[in-house]
Order: sequence, then structure tokens, then C-alpha cells
Amino acid sequence: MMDLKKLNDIANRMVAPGKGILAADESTGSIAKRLDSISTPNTEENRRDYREMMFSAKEAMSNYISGVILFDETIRQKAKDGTPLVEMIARTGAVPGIKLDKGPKPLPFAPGEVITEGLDGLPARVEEYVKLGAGFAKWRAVIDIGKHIPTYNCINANTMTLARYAAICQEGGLVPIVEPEVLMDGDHDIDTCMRITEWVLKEQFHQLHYAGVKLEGMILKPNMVIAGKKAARQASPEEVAEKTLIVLKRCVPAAVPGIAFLSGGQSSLDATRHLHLMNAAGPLPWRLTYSYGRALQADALKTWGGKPGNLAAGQKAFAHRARMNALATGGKWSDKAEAA
Ligand code: 5MM
Repeated sequence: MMDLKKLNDIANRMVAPGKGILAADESTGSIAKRLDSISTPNTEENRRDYREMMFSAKEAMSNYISGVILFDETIRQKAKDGTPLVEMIARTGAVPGIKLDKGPKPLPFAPGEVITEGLDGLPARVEEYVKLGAGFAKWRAVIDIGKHIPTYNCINANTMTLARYAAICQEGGLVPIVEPEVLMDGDHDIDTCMRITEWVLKEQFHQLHYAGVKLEGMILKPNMVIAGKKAARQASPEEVAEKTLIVLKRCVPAAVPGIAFLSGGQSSLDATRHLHLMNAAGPLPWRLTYSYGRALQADALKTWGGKPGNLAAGQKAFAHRARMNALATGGKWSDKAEAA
């Protein structure tokens, strides 16, 4: 039977003040691109060493990271000294989590659109990951903006699938992170992103309701409302913060313990600044924090560069980025803190 109190406790830990989530769940193909950027071969050992560099960064992990999203390979891996990586994470006080989706696949009769797969056999997988030490899970749906897209077919299929995943997680004892990502690729303006994000989130919460998902036991991981990367006019940070908050207040019930943003291709600095501006505009009905992948890891990856001798420097870069985002969760980030 579902234990909502337990789920709510985990969800609250994941969005604890001054902390946020490290998204380190790149599938083998995505991590290949990251390692390739530092000319490091994509071997199981290198993937492990890279993740171990971050998970063993004591200052960053114990002070600023509330949870870590892992890929299937990583949740089963052991550190160099034989300690399971899950245990290494749990010792810092962070909650280990697992990516459950099997990635986006073409959506039939919907050119340019995708549907995230992975529902088949999910209850048994949830059971196994709980045994492996996971406290929460993540599933990402991808909504692209372009000529004539997204369609209702795509939004309906993806939000319904996310809701079914979330219900299975809650029944099996994992807190679901629900991530319907509206991509920032393309040349659309910020108002188009605002309109589509509002549509997606409205649909998402309808579907969660129909699936019986208990909002107190989940975390939302949305995109920010932002202009497409190739848009002629890029919105100011203040406009991004303002429009994101308008949409979230319209769509996300206060029963949701927290919202943890994805960075989606923003620079590390932009992702921090936007989060800071939103939290500085509080009080808000829910905790607002980070669940960044690229925006938390980019500096650490570059500084580490795949060289064992750079371990401490990589960890320091990771700690700095994490601390800046931690400050942003309290609306206390500044250029001065950034430079320190
Ligand atoms: C860490 O990257 C995740 C994507 O992995 P795959 O595409 O390989 O499955 C991604 O879902 C991530 O958790 C979120 O999108 C947040 O990452 P960003 O980099 O957008 O903050």
C-alpha cells in the first residue's frame, strides 16, 4: 500500500532549503558527447570515474545537493575503493534517484514529434530500484516547438504517459519527478514558449489527477519560460523570471512540495540568475530549486578533463556551481558571490 507520508518526507528532502538535485542520469549516448568534449573515451570506467569525482565531492554534496538522478548503469556501479556509488551518495545525506524512462521515440502520424517510452514492465523495475536504494525516480517527456507543433496528440500522449509513470512510482514507493520539457531549441519567441508551457502544464495536472497521483508525493521538473535559442530577440532575465512565475502560479497546485527546474541548454550562469530572480520575487506557494544536468556539471567536467590529477580542481568547480545555485534557491545569489 502507498505510504504518502513517506513519499511526502522524501519529496520535502529533495527540495530542502538551500539544496537542489544533480541530474547525472545521462544515458550512454549522451555521456559519450560530454566525455568526447574533453577527449576522454566513453568507457564504463571513465563514466564511473567522472561520476565518482562529483559524488565524492564532500563539500558540494553534503551542503548543496539534496538528490542525485542516476542512470541504470550508475546505480549498480562501485567506486574505485569498492563502495557502491549509491552508498557514497546516501552517506552525504542526498537521496539517490533513478531515471526510469527509456527515451523519446517517434510518435506515429506526428511528424517531428516524439513520445517517451518505458511503461512496459515498469512496476517490476520500480521494485528492483527500491531494493537498490532509490528514493525517487525521473521521467522526461520532450515537447518541441516548431511549425504546426506541438499537437494536442503529442501533449496528450506524453502527459498521460508521465501520469501513468508517476502513479506506478507512488504505488511502488518512489517519489516521481514529472518532467514535461518544452525544448528551447528553435527560433520561437518567449511568448510562444509561455503559451505552450502553460498548455502542457495544464494538461499535465489534469492527467495526474485522472491517474490518481498524490501531489504531495511528487516533484515537478519543468522548463523555464524562455525564448528559443535561435530567436532574434532574447528575453531579459527579469522577463524570463516573471513569465515563468506567472505560468507556474496558473498551473501548479500548492500541494506540490517543490518545483526543480531543468536547465535545458541555458548557460550555467543564466540558469543560476533566473532561479535567483524567481526566488527573490517570493513568497511562493512551493519550493523552487534546481535539477540541473549541464548547468551543474559543465564547469566541473571541463576542469576535471578526464585527468586523475585534476580531481580536486574538478570537485572545487562543482562545489562553486552548486553553491551559487544553492544561494539562488534563497534569492541570495549575486555577481559578487559568483566572483568570490
Ligand atoms: C542529464 O541529462 C538528462 C538526459 O539524459 P538522456 O537524454 O541521455 O536520457 C536530462 O533528462 C536531464 O536530467 C534534464 O533534462 C536536465 O538536464 P539539463 O541539462 O537540461 O539541466
